[in-house]
Amino acid sequence: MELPRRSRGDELLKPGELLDLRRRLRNLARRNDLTTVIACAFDHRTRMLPFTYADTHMVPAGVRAIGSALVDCGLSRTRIVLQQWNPNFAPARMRLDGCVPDIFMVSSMQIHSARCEALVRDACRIDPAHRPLIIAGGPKCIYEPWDMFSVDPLDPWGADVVVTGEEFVLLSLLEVLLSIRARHEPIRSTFIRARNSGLLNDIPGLVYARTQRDGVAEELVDTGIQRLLGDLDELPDPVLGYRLLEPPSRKPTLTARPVPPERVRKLSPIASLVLTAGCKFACPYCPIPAYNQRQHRVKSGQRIATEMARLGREYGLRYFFGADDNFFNDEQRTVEILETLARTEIDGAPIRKRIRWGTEVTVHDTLKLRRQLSLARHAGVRALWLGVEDMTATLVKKGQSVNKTTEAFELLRSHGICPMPMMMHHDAQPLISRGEQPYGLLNQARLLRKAGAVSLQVLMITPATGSKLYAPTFESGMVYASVAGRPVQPHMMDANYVVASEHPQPWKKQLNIIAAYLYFYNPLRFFVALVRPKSKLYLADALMQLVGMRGTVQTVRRTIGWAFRLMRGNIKRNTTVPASRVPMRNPDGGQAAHALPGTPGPQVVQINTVPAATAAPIPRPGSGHARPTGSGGLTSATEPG
Ligand code: B12
Ligand code: SF4
Repeated sequence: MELPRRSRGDELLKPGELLDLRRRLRNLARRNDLTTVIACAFDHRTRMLPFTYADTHMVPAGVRAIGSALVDCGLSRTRIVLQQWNPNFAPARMRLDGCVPDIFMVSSMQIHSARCEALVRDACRIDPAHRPLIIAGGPKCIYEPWDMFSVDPLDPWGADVVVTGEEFVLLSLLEVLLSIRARHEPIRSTFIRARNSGLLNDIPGLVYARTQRDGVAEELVDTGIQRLLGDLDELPDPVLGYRLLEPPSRKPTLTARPVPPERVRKLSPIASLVLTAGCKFACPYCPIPAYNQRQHRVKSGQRIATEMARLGREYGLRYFFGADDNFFNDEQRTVEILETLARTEIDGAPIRKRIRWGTEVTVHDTLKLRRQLSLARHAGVRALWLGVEDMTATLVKKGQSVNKTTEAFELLRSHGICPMPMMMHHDAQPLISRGEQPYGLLNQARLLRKAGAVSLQVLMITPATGSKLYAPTFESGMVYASVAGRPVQPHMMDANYVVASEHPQPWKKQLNIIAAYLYFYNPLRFFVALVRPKSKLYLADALMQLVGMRGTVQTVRRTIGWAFRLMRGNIKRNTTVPASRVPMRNPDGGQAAHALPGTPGPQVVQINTVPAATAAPIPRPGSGHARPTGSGGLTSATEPG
């Protein structure tokens, strides 16, 4: 089920609204010296291909953006703790400047929710007199905010409030709190006053527990879908967030000082940057268009150039990854960004000599922008990740074809840009096929390699929260609840595990993924890559082989046991969608925007869903990665929404 759409014309904030809010908050913050810790939940069991390296060597943009926003508004006593680097961090023991922080925030993806839950639970152990205000946010909370509240009176824990949106929502909440806060009043008490007097109800993008019984939420109030920031130039500078990082350690506590600027590059050599958001396509397995309210949001080329240059100067960062859903989405805006970057000089040299970056695009748009690829190279683009899914369109029919994918890859390669394919394995795809059409997974991996791929991503179809097909996939019984007695846990929803399949021998699917990685990343290919590299950048291909081989070992180690379980059978399936067990409503008592079918409360009308019959097979989320992105000519279903 997709997030509902706000009424037409009311999806975006008014131009300048975020700037004004930031200005107002700066005034309020002067009188409110608050300390904040922002934790990024990370489940280390998810460490495997295709994301080994990027998962720990790139400070996530979400927590960094929240930290930047706080500093920008004058709340500079803030620390960002990444569980990637601080696996034993325990909020109950955190002290900042010698005190329990006023606010504890946590950010999580769906697959890291077990760790997120543990963090919130631990923060709830702090004695009520000192307990910080607990705010949860991030991709998990955007779609499943209700999961941040325990339903077990024997194990009561929960966030005070969940933010289902971006910076504007959080800053609006802080503005309300800081404007009514009494001198020296704990901010959590201020929150409770604001909540009880209905002051939060006019901020779309919040979910909070209105009443509690035995320490657990009795009812959740959902203030609705956020208004989105349209002009991304209004965002606070990402430079600020890098000053707040907790140094890596195995301790549960925090150190006195954050990571010094000169160490940032070593710890996080790749910097993710928000350049654009949204995608014009409307793939039913992808949550991105609905999340973005079918809007395409962009930063200007000038702003991007300034951010890259500043991050380079202050921290020595040279490698950037655009957090785009489809960077080539809009030709005119893309060209504006690329032309500005290509003209930019950093310390007297063209940007391409100082900075290298990559992002995600579609095959379709790559072919459409074929004349701009040289410009992209001049703007510093060195790698593009493309959702190829199944080249033969057996899985998703979007008009893609083997020829178009190959053509896009060869075009990129000829311009010195590494094409990085993202593939989708599914029930109907064999490991190897004979005949003219390359149906097999290995056949396609071979073709992609020939066409210039230096990396490979193969993920199994898995339903994505917030996509049109999410609810029907569960309702159709495709999604496993447990296999041979082992329940499917949140960290296994990363599309590396076969957890949604109708295949009679699903273990074959699990082994096929391993086989594809072994085929692509192996010592033989490493040596060939040294002699005849696919990439124009001499060692890039061989280095990717090394990273890939290491990741393959991790992937095998983590998923082989699951393959054996799948062999044993005894598969139990879900037939209902995971939904809130706590009743939800909007502030007026009507249906909550984030309630999924089955949620107690006012009648949930199923909007934006498709019938269960059309649900299978379900490709993995859009997500920029692991998604069947546009690969060529499009059917009307995937035309701009
Ligand atoms: C870059 C990226 C990655 C990188 C992350 C590297 C890194 N360390 O940063 C890599 C390539 C490793 C990656 C991997 C995966 N990713 Co990814 N990724 C993205 C992508 C494209 C951009 C993320 C980003 O930087 N966004 C920009 C920031 C600013 O946005 P944000 O994180 O959402 O944060 C904003 C709000 O959420 C909110 N917020 C965030 N945290 C908090 C906290 C508080 C307290 C508050 C108030 C607000 C708040 O405010 C922020 C500012 O606007 C997104 C899609 C997207 N466009 O966001 C997917 C996305 C995050 N990935 C997703 C997925 C599923 C995965 C994978 C599981 C892959 C897969 N199988 O598809 C793996 C997991 C790997 C792992 N072990 O963690 C999903 C997550 C879905 C979910 N519901 O959790 C997303 C959302 C794509 C989608 N389907 O829509 N990913
Ligand atoms: S899967 Fe890719 S092309 Fe399709 S809507 Fe999502 S981001 Fe866009």
